[in-house]
Amino acid sequence: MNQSTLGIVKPDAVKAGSLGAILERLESGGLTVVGLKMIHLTGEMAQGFYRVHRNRPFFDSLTGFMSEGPCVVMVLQGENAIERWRDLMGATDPAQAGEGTIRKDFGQNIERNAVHGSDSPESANIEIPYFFNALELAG
Ligand code: IDP
Ligand code: MG
Repeated sequence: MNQSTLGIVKPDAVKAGSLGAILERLESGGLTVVGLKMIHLTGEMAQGFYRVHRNRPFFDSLTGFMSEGPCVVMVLQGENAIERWRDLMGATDPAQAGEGTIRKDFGQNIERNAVHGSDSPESANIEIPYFFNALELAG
């Protein structure tokens, strides 16, 4: 099933200069970039994006991190793109992530974990239009 998912290269990975390496991973992993932009989120935008986590103890820290510097938001397409991108990313905590995953290789800790990916079609349908309108998506 051809799917679309929202990916983010988070501020830690952009700052570390890992953007190119992460794009290489996802392209060689069978995903196609159909939308991409760099954006420095405000605190409010980060809070809106992560609103499902608003009652979690890490919410303020997470949204502070996500707005501390520019990130790269992208729409990825491909066969089973949602699960494929989650597999390429690895577990939320880089210490638990499998060998060869992006979070294992580029993440620093459970919060500063380099990348985001939608966790379901329902999430992708909310997350993609949070950052992109139809005119910004090719393919
Ligand atoms: P996911 O990104 O793997 O889907 P979620 O549970 O949806 O993980 O959490 C969203 C983001 O919140 C994570 O990617 C990570 O940056 C941060 N996060 C998750 N759990 C913790 C935690 O226990 N402490 C600090 N930050 C966390
Ligand atoms: Mg999640």
